[in-house]
Amino acid sequence: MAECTELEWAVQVLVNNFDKYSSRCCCCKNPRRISKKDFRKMLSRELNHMLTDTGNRRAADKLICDLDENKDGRISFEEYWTLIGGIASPIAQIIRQQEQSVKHTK
Ligand SMILES: [Ca+2]
Repeated sequence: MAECTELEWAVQVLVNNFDKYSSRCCCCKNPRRISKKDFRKMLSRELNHMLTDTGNRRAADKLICDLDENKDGRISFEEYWTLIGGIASPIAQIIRQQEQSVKHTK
């Protein structure tokens, strides 16, 4: 593949991360989804700097429950994307605040 831009690369990383933890049910043709167990694994391995309580099973289960819109007990790509948006939004705010404080101290 031709060289990617940073944004294209970031999207690929997010998609690859979903593929890494999701699986397809062997008995049906449903799209790939992440099980609760694998979701907890993903939180503690991949998001332990950005989210607190990633090792806390109860907190992880609450997050799964909040994200699991169709209540099938598994996280679809769309539901995973909601998590990414939920993380990105406060981070964007922190970055803007840091930029503001850098401007004020210059
Ligand atoms: Ca679901």
